Amino acid sequence: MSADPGRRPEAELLTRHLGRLGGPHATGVAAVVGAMASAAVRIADALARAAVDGRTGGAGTVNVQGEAVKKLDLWANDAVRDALAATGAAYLLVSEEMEAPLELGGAGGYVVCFDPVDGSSNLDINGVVGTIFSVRARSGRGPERDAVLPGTAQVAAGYVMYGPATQLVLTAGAGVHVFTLDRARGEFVLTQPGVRIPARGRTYSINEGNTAHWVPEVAGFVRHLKAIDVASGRPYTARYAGSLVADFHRMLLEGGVFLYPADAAGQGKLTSGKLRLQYEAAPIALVAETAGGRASTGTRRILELEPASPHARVSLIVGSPEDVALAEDFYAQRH
Ligand code: P6P
Repeated sequence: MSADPGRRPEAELLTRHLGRLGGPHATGVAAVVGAMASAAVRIADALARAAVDGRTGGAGTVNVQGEAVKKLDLWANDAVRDALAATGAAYLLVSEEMEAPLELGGAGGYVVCFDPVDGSSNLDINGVVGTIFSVRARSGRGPERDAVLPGTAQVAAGYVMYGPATQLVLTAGAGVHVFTLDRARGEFVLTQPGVRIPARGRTYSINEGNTAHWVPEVAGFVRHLKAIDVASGRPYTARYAGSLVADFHRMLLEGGVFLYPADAAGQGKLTSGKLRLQYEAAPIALVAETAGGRASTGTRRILELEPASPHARVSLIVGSPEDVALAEDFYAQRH
């Protein structure tokens, strides 16, 4: 039977893409990302069935089989942990769901920081959530040091976005690529190779409910984006899903700027920022920079930050290079 002329030529599978990685970390990164992908297939299925299985909401409930129901992010954490442990490639895990870094022991050469279900509060309203991951090479200076390596130590990073389609966005040192889950095959297939972020966008993404907590630099920048100036393509349009993966993915593909700034001193409780550096901001920053974008706190490059602890929080401004640079101009009062 002749091939359907409308059907795309056979897209490359993630497994084949991982088998073609180059460099000294190719084998380890392929093992770790392959494990993340297999856990993501299980998580995608669990998320899609959450309401049917009575698994939305908090922990402590009992399902129809009388089993204690784990919150999905706790269950997803265990799914990722077990998948990574089975590879023997990871020796240390840092997760939003585990207070202390988990030493898997063994000779694994990699540290994996991850947020198993980022934005899990969106689950109850069937919103988009994600799994974010960051892979760093073992430094040899011990697990305490390896749990707080800077973003520049990452050898791979990415996220899975559970939306109408389940997509895995990956950077492993050679570009940013989007893979889409073919549910019929249980495989991720390459659908957008070599993604480049537009130099500038027309969208901004920030929780405007926090306006009273913003430092003047952020207030000035957002006011600027909202002002009418046709020549410079303003006002920007606002988009905010309350899910970092969803809000960033839009910026990656269409350009624009996402901000989650720290609260001004005395104006709110998040004076260090809300987002976690190791498994939210740093992996997103690596994807952004590799795609030609920019990621900073407003004054410092995200990838160069050295966290004081594995769960350190940070301000994040990320997206198109020109938009993020403009935000930095406001921080530097150059504007
Ligand atoms: P807020 C989700 O809880 C999260 O960690 C990110 O995914 C998201 O960008 C942010 O917090 C949303 O926070 O305060 O706007 O609900």
